[in-house]
Amino acid sequence: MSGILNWINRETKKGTLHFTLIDPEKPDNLKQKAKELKLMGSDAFLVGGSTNIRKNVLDKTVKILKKTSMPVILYPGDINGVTKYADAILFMSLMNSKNPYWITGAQAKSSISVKQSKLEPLSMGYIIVEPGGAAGRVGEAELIKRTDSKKAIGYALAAQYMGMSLVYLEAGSGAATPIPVNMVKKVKKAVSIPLIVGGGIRDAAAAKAATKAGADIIVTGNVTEDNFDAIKGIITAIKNVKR
Ligand code: 1GP
Repeated sequence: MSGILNWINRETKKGTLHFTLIDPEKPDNLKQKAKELKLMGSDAFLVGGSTNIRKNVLDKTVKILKKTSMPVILYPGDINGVTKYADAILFMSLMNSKNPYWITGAQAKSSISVKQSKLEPLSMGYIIVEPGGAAGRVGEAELIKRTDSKKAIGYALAAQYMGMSLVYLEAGSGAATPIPVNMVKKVKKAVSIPLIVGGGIRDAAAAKAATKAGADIIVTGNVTEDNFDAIKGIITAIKNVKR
């Protein structure tokens, strides 16, 4: 599949998309789950997240997901999160990291392999908000306070002005509560690039609230492992919100 960014830009004008984050190191019944996720209306797969991904496991996971013919987009936790079998890669900069490695260092180390693999790079500003989870810790983020929408807007708008195509507000995988609705609303109002929201969304109510607040893409991860039955309700809630 080519033109993933065009597809995202086109589809998010019509409504909010649901992306399923798959951790390749948790392959529990993946083939069947992928099929069901497609039937339930999930729009794309994100693959990655952790820093210690094994190449053969990543390749295998992406190949299984590609069988659904849904877009498969890499979500690298570090420079080893690259495989040519995916369609695209979130080529992200952790905007609020204290360590330049996560802002431009890992990117410089991986750009050549991204080019060789012919993946479509989707430039993205990644912004981590409290509690931030493992992404916040590993990425040495200066976490944005849940009440500090102004700081989130600052980073999101900076991402847009630096030419990035997407912006992601991350509360951290498994966060007790997702990104505050008020923050989503304010950031959405400030930027014109698609806004991705994830971390701690595990039920229909949270998905609906983030969608109504203006999220263009909602990411769920843990719920695929912990409460698969909740996903149908989450996707239905997202798709039922009219723009
Ligand atoms: C993590 O935002 C994603 O990067 C998904 O988070 O696992 O909490 O759904 P959850």
